[in-house]
Amino acid sequence: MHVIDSHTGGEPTRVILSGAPDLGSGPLADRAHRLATHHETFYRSIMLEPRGQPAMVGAFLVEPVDPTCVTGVIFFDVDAVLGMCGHGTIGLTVTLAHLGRIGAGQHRIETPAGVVTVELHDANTVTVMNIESRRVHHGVTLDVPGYGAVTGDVAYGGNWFFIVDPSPIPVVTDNIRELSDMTVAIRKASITQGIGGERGEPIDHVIFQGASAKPDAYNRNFVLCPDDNYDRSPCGTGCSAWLACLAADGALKPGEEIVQHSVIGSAYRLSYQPGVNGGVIPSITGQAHVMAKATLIFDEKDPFKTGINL
Ligand code: PYC
Repeated sequence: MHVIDSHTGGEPTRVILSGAPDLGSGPLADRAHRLATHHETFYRSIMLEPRGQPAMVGAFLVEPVDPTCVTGVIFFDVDAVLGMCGHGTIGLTVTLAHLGRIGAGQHRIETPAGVVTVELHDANTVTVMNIESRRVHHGVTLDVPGYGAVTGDVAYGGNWFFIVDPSPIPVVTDNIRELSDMTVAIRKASITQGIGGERGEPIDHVIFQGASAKPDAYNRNFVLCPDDNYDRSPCGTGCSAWLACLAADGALKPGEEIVQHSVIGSAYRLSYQPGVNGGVIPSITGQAHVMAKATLIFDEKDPFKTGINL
C-alpha cells in the first residue's frame, strides 16, 4: 500500500494512493458507510500505532460521482469515518499538487458531505470553500458527570460539533490533558442525553473556544476528535461550524476575515458567505507540508499487523 503523509498546521493526513479495498460505486456517503461497516480492521490498521500516530486522519481516494471533481475522498480517523475533514482536504490538495495531478487554481473535490471547492495558491497554501454549515441548537445545557452544567451550541460543518464559548478551561498547551478529559466527558454526556443534530446525529467533536495569546488571532480553540485525540490544527470542519454560530449571532459579517489559532498555535484564516439554506459557506485558508512517501507493509508474522488495538 502506497501512502503520502502531510501535516496541516501540525495535524497529519495520510493519503492512500494504492492497496485499498474496492468500495463499489454509488454516492460517497454509501461508500463511506461500507468502509465503516465492512472494512473497520483495514482503516484502523492504517491509523493505529505503531504504523500510524495519534490524531492522524486517513484520506481514501475514490472515483467521484460528479465528473467535474478531480477526485472523491473519504476521510477517517482511528475511530470513525468522517463526513468531511478540513485539514485533510488542505493536506490532500497539497499532496495532489506534489504528485503533479493538479496545478494552481480552483478544483472540486467530492466528499461524503458534498462537493467542496479548493483553491491552491502555492505549493503549500490552500483555501477550502466548505459545504454549507449551520447552527442547529443554541444554548443547550448538558449535565456533565464530574463537571456539572455545561452550555454550548450544536453546529454542523461536515461533522457534528458541540461548541462551548468561552472555554471553561484556559486553552493553552499545559492544559491539554484537562481539556481532553472534559471534552470527552461532554461528548459522552451529549450522547447519553440525546443531544445531537436535527435527525439525532451524534456529536463527534467538541470545541472549546478560548482567548488567544497572539495579538492577530480572534481566538484559540481546542478541538476533540472522535478518536479522543485533539486536533493540532484549528479543525476545518470545526471552524466551519463555529463560523455558522458567529454568523447566527451577528458577531461576524459575510466576507470579514478572522484568524483562528489551534491549541498548539497553528493558524487558519476564516471567512464566510451566506449559504442558500440559511447557513454559511465557510472559507478556510491554511498550509500543509508533505512529510513522507511510504509503502505500508502488513506482514502476516507481525503480532501487531493490524495495530495496537487497546
Ligand atoms: O480539519 O475538519 C478537520 C478535522 C476533522 C478531524 C480532524 N480534523
